[in-house]
Amino acid sequence: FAVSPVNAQKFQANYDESKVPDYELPDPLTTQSGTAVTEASQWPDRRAEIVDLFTQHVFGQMPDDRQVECEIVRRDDQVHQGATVRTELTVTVKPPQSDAGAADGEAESVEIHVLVDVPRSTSGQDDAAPPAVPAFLGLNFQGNHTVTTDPKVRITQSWVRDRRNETTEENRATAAGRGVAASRWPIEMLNQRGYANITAYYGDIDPDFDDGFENGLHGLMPEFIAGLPPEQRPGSIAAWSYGLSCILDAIEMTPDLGIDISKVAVLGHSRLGKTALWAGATDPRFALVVSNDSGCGGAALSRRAIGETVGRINSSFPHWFCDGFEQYNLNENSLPVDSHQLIGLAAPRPIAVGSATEDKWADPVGEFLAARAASPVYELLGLPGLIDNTGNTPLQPPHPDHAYSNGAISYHLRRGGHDLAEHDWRRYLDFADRFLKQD
Ligand code: GTR
Repeated sequence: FAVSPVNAQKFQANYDESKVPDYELPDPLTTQSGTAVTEASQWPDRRAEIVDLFTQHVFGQMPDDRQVECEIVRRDDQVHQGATVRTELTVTVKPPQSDAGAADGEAESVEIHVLVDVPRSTSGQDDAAPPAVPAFLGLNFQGNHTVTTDPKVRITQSWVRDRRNETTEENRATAAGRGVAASRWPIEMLNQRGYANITAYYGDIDPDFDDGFENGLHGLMPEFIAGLPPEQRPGSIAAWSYGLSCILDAIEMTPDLGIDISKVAVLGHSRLGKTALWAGATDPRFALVVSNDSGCGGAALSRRAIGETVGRINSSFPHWFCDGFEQYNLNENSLPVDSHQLIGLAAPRPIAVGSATEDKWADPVGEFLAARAASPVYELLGLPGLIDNTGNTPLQPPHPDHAYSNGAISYHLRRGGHDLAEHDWRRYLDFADRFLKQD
């Protein structure tokens, strides 16, 4: 993923607040034809407009339909001294019907391997089914075997980025990777707090390199993709988001898991935080959305052009977005949308944005400002957006290790670097308790 020296220079990162250009954010509550949106009843149409703009200019188009099958591969009820029921699922995604299908060379299916950890209920009556629990669903970066040291969890067979250590060998994962990402997945804590954890390796859905739409979900739909205007072909973020919806389909098809399908939060860190935001925007079944350190193309305002910029991200990771996004390299002011609108697409569902003090690349200030600028959408729908502890709109980001979380938008700033840490999870769980623990 090396950035060529020419591009790196062209898109040199600025970290100086005084060099942030003047900008005006597009108004989430003014339609493209200039009509003010003043009633909640006008929001669905305006929302659809914003989704279309992000589709055309940022992420690209995926099919509206999905074909998913789900199989339980393994169940273990002795995890965490019996406090957790662990299930491994294989979710098979077939070509969507909107692809004319069965073209020569078209892949027949893609398998997403899903790890599901559900707290064993202590409250269920003897014969009655225990009450279904809320859940967090998030993709992981290195394989399900890296989120836990449990030697029974399947090691991913999919392409992995070569880490130049013993956890990978020629772009395949090895057993040495078991548990290396466990600090990002405090599954036992989630279960103790009454939440299930659902995770899958993002590379099962689409490998994270520029493969010309050959592999992963893109490979299932060549005709669909060929039929799109070239600049609207879906990047990897769109594919990963679609994969999250496929996983949710599978959870819905498997009620035995004991997960309350109406209470599934979608969460992601970094590029997968961008993905969680887009999944929350495109799939209204997600009950709550969490963006952790998602930065450029995620929660950070593109127009601030600080830290990672649109030009820089498009040159380092051209396959994440649609080609239409490239028009906005060094030209952020022409982008018809910005990240406050992506956050606002979650409304009226609660959304949490987390940043870290040292993660300047992801622009913590820009993430705060975007969370705040999404508030008018929530207010239109009769909910408080981002509010401080006195109920007012905050003027500044919170102090490090503090949160603004009394409204339907939460923002917290963790002390430290780019990571998904236990501190972040505690903030998300506290926030989720207000919404997903109610009947
Ligand atoms: C960085 C990229 C960020 C972020 C991050 C990650 O290299 O510039 O946009 O997505 O990777 O996903 O860890």
